Amino acid sequence: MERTLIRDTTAKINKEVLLKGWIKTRRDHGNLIFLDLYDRSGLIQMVVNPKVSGDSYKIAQEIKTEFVVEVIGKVNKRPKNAVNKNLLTGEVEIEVLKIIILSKAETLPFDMGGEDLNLELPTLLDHRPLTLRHLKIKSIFEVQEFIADSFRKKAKDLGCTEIFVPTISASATEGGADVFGIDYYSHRAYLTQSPQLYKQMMVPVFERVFTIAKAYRAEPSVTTRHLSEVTQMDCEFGFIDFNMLLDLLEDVGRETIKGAVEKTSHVLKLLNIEKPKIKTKIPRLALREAQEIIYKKLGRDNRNEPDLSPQDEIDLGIWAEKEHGSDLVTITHFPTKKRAFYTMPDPTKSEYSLSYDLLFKGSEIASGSQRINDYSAVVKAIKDRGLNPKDFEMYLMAFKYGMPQEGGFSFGLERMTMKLLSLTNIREASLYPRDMERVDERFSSVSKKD
Ligand code: AMO
Repeated sequence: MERTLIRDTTAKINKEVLLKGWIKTRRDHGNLIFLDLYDRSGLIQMVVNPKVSGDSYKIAQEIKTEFVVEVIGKVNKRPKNAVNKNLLTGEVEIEVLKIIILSKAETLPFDMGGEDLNLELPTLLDHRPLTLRHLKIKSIFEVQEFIADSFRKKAKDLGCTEIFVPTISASATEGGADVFGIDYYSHRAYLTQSPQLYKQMMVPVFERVFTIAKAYRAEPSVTTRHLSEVTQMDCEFGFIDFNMLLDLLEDVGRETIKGAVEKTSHVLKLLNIEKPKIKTKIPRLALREAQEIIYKKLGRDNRNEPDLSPQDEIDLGIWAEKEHGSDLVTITHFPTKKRAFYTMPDPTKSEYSLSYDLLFKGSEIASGSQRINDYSAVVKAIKDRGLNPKDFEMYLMAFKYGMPQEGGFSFGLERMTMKLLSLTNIREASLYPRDMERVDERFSSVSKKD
């Protein structure tokens, strides 16, 4: 008999089907054993009745959560008062005729059967291969898939070619100290802090490119918004100006979020998430204007600060929602000194740069700029930062031989997932998060074992 997927059972009432999957819960009512079976398409209730199931009843008595089973059963329509409206297969149930155990599971370290998995974050992450199987945890990554999918679609619509870039590099991309050095066959190399240098070098090849790539940040602090390994979704465009870049940034941000929301409305409902407010016109503020608003509204004087604080971002999120009905707001013109060497200073006021951040629900999800595209100006910018042009020889080659006016941006996949789903910690939005305290296992628990 061919396998039927659980979601297709509703079209097979009164028929016999072969199902395969994992047992999610088991409830015993008198003689009857109720088992919830899960496969990649959904969940269904099964009933094991000693009068119908024969020898399989004995097998069912042994079954626990996460056992993998194969079942032959009859699809029965449930009586009206037993219909489960929260389940796609809630109108039917399976009367088990035969059950085979394909793989046993040890007793779980905690109960996974509830609607929510109420565990502390460290426990949730310590048991990741298991906790990811919980329907609500799993659904975070269904949404994440569609964020990446919508980004990819939008970037392709804009004429970008997808590229795959290295994550081992000869120089530190973004400057600063937060870079992981590696021993590369006795040479010094680095894990890339972003795909930045590679995507720029690809502009003279394809003119417009995009990539979804891993980036590594040796973040020296533990926050709820930072990971040491990030997934960045980057675009880079040739023949643009600053205003075109702002339009492109907002277009990609808007369509990526909208696309993900459209494709996962059932998941957002399950997670009780309100649809974000995504407007055609996104408010734009220069950094100094944004700081002025915060000063006027809240009396907090950050007007000379070179960047937004996390609280500033939250307050600007509230302002954008209240004044413009928008969960997105763009901030431009950060001080040149605060941005990476490749950022183009504003030709009218070089203290500020042609740079931007996109905030979503009060947190930065993307960042970018117009780039310096003149060869000697890039060399000078590298030197001005105390860096050595020799370390950027290959990068500089792209500028020596004809680089048009260009720029781009990068969205953090985990940040976007976190904000869209209102998660309190970015680690929840990474399958296997890396931070100062953990690479798979918590360092504290590993050293205890040693
Ligand atoms: P930036 O460093 O601002 O810019 O990174 C771009 C976006 O990536 C995400 N991100 C992070 N998410 C979690 N943890 C981190 N440690 C982390 N670091 C970055 C954020 C952020 O907005 N090359 C430039 C982009 C460009 O100019 O095109 C860059 O990497 O969502």
